Order: sequence, then C-alpha cells, then structure tokens
Amino acid sequence: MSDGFEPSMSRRAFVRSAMFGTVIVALGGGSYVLASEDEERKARADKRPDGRARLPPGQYLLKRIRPMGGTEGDPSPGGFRLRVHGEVEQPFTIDFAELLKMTQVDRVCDVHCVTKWTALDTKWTGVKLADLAARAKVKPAARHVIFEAAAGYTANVPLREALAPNVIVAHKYEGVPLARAHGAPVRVVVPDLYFWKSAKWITGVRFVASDRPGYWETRGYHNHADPWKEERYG
Ligand SMILES: Nc1nc2c(c(=O)[nH]1)N[C@H]1C(S)=C(S)[C@@H](COP(=O)(O)O)O[C@H]1N2
Ligand SMILES: [Mo]
Repeated sequence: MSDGFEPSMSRRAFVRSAMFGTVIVALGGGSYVLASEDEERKARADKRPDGRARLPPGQYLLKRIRPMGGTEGDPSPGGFRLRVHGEVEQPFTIDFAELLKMTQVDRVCDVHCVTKWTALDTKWTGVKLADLAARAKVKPAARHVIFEAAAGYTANVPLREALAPNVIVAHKYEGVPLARAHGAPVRVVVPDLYFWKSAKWITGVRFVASDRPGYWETRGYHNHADPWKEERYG
C-alpha cells in the first residue's frame, strides 16, 4: 500500500502535463505509465452500464496496472495448489493443470487501487470464483469469502460480491501469463472493490460464516472497500 510517489494535486498536474505516456519509475523500483489528460477527462465523463462513474471519486488514471509489492509466493505453475475449503460440502485442492481444465473466461474490467490510481479495460483470463464455489458446494451458512495467499496475506469479501460474474481467479493479464510482481502464477481479481481485495499469489479460498478482516482490514483500511463510496479507511 505504501507509495513512494504521492504527488499533491498541483505537482501531479505538472507531472501529468510534462510526462504523460512516459514510464515513471517509482522509489520502490516499480514502473508505471500515466494516462493522458484527455483519456482521464473522458473517463471522468463516462458512465458504466450500471450507472456508476467510470472513474470513482478521488482516482486518477494509469494506462495499465502498477506493481504494488507484497511478499511473493512461489511463481511456478508446477508448485501451485489452490485449496477451496471452509463452509463447503466438498472441499478440494487443485493444481495448475486442473485449474486450466475448468471453464476459462476472459474478463475486461476496470481496477481501482486505494492509493488512487485506476486502470481501465484491464483484461484477465481465468476461472470464475462462482465456478470454484459451485464445485465445492458452498453451504448456506457461508457469508464471506477469505482469500488466502503467500506469507499469510488474506482479504475478506462478502459472499454475494465474491460470486459476481466478474470475480475471477486469474492466471493471465493482457493475454500473457501473470508477471511475478502481479501474483504469478495465479491471483484473484475483484474489480469492483479496491484492489487490495484482489489477493496475489493465491493459495486458498475459504468460505466462512462469520467475517474475518484480513491483512489490510486489520491495519486501518476499510472492511468493505467500495471505491464509489470511497471506503478507504476503517
Ligand atoms: N498476496 C498479496 N496480495 C496482494 C497484496 C499483497 O501484499 N500480498 N497487495 C494488495 C494490494 S494493496 C494491491 S493495491 C494489489 C496490487 O496488485 P498489483 O501489484 O498487481 O497492482 O494487490 C493486492 N494483493
Ligand atoms: Mo494497495
């Protein structure tokens, strides 16, 4: 969540006009690309099919997602195991090959980071979380989903929102295998909540009856994380 590049509005405007379209290398070493003023203006005016603003309040626009760090897991597909468990009738663990045998979907969606960048039309390939839930036969008692990832990272999402058709367990970004920094070999994408809910280096999906605030939710961030309500801090 930390960010070596947090310009004030005026400084950001300066940087934007001087540097849009160019790669900026942040203090942490990750690089990212600002969208042009024109693209940002368009996004601000645009509405989603559900009527919400394309650019949620307080957000600015990047051309693509920016690596935000975190403690990486084993990036090799060969080492990948995903455990689907908790309030389910048929818990299971699948490896990378088995994940690829499930129905694959492409999703194009906007993602919004609490550090205020948004990337539009990001393309992800993977398996719907709803398909994993159906395979495990989630019990009626389940109310929340806990994403479990490398080094003990977790993120909680209400069950109803986790089962939305745009929530996927992704192994490709923009048509190519996930980069290590973005969660290789497999991450979650929950586009309609701030991006910290989208656990990288995923190891488990746990269905629970009572909520369990995760890594950032227990460190001052909002339990729900709706970008249109600016649910940034708890
Ligand atoms: N396992 C794990 N997943 C994680 C994180 C993390 O530290 N560990 N950081 C989260 C945060 S704060 C953000 S903003 C997004 C960033 O994803 P990106 O680096 O692909 O942009 O990943 C989320 N998923
Ligand atoms: Mo973040």
